[in-house]
Amino acid sequence: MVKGTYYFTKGFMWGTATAAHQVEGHNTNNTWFAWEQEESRILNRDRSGLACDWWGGRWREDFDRAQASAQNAHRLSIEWSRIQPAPDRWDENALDRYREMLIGLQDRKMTPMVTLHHFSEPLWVAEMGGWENEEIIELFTKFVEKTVAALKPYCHLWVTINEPNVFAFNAYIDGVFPPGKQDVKIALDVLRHMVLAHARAYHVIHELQPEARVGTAINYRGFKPASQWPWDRWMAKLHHHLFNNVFVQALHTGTFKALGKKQKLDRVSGTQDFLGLNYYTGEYVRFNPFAPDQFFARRFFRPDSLLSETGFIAHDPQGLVECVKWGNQFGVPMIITENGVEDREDVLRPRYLVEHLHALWRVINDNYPVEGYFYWTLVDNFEWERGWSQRFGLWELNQKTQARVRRPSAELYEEICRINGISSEVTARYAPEAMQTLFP
Ligand code: IFM
Repeated sequence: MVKGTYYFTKGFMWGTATAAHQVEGHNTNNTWFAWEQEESRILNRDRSGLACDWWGGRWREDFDRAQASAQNAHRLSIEWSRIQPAPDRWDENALDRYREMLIGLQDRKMTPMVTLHHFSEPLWVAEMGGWENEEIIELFTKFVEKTVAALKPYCHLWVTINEPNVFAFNAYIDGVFPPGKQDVKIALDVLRHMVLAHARAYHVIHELQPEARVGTAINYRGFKPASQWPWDRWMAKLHHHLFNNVFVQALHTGTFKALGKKQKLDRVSGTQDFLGLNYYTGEYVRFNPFAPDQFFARRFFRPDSLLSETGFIAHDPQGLVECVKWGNQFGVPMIITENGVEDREDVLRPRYLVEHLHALWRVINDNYPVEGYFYWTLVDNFEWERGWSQRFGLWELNQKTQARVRRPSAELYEEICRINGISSEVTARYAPEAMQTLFP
């Protein structure tokens, strides 16, 4: 066996990522809570309920776990509906709780990264039309101003909006997120409003905290043509453009360009200090004239793909290399703000983890600037319209008892964080099936 270690750069950030609604529990004043009450919106009619009980204080034990397993960073999100439960009311106690969490991270020598919007809004915002109504730009800016002013002593890494592309697609094209619409025009308006809201937030954060670093977290999906037929190739390009490009390109160039329309936006270009990349998988695209609601295409995983437990993800570590190379065109450092797999029995996860990290190591060694990696996620949490059916955690959660059980991947990730690299010994121990790829 070849022996060795792929070392990462000094100071590399190693962490996990979470989101408020998915872990806090008892979030009853936002769009997702209302969505969960509707019949057949969530698989198995699951509810977020107590989630991982972070609002009840269990963040402490989970941060202890992260710290004890050598993680030096954590990405969490702030729930807007807690900070501003009504248009004219700010909840200082809620801000105190988040302050406590961020201090909790600092005390554990973990760098906090804070996301300001992760898929959920207050109900009062939704009643005004949510992201369809451009007034949200002003409202979001005020929320950001209030939150950042309160929390800036404890955080300098801000993600304004998580996966704006997934949000616009799932909520306004596929209809699986609230408000469950299926309208491309609205989806594009929403995305444009998110671009503008991000840019406003970017400027506000920098005014409050000049040393802040502000970015977004885009979900990058690799789209490959199902064949070399020109229509398939064109469809793959269209999907790549609409899903991956539109949002980030607008922040880079200041022009929102989608489906033949171009719009120059003020004070938008250059509003990212880093680019957050959430990468999970890639898929194939075939032209389908009978699927106008799916942009005339069928998207699928190749039949020989190695699929995750619920078939949600096809194992494609090379896609992470392509993702980073794509992200590099925007000229700012990158951070892998999410990457992971749902796998209750931890069968694929060890291999998924080391092969993705090996792919990341390779691309960093080609001088692509990536500063950190956040595994999704620390403890099993509420997976949106998929409810509790998918288990992404390094720790398994029993929602009823709130007991956590460490999965082997948590130990594997700990070893990687501890040595700041992937060794042959650790790979052989936890993911022997990856030895051929990493240490042939
Ligand atoms: O759980 C989500 C997260 O909220 C956003 N990115 C993808 C994850 C896995 O589905």
